[in-house]
Amino acid sequence: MPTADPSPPCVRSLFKGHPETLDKFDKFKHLKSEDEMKASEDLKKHGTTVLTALGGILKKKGQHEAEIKPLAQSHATKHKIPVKYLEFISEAIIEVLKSKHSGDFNDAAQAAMRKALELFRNDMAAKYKELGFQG
Ligand code: HNN
Repeated sequence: MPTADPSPPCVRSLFKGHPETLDKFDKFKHLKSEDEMKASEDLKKHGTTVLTALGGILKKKGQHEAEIKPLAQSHATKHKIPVKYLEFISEAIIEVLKSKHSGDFNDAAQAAMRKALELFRNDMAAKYKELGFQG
């Protein structure tokens, strides 16, 4: 029985809605069901790492060059993560926020979140291009 907190729901939603994204992770592609995902300590840890990184970037309000650079490097050249996948996680995050925080995640908050995630993706895409990754 999993006792710890599960992996972030947006991460599970990403893998469920877009199974090809799971294939990019050698260490997670064995996870077959949402229950297995919920039970994985390692996935929980990685989900927290990702969301912490993303939260840190969004707080920089666009002044995120130092954060984005190494991330674009590894995600373009090592992991080969298309910009499309960054869109998928953005949508998954918004859907989870809508369902869990419908009270305070109103239209204005949603628009602000979309915009911030778009800025993040655009800058990742620009770096991808510099690195010759079509994304
Ligand atoms: O850069 C690195 O390789 C360090 C590990 C890491 C971090 C800090 C990864 C990462 C890995 C390596 C996992 C491992 O073996 O430890 C892989 C295979 N990512 C991926 C693949 C896909 C992926 Mn991401 N990441 N990441 C981070 C940090 C942040 C981060 N990654 C993201 C998405 C959407 C995908 C496609 C499924 C992603 C996002 C959005 C963020 C937050 C800025």
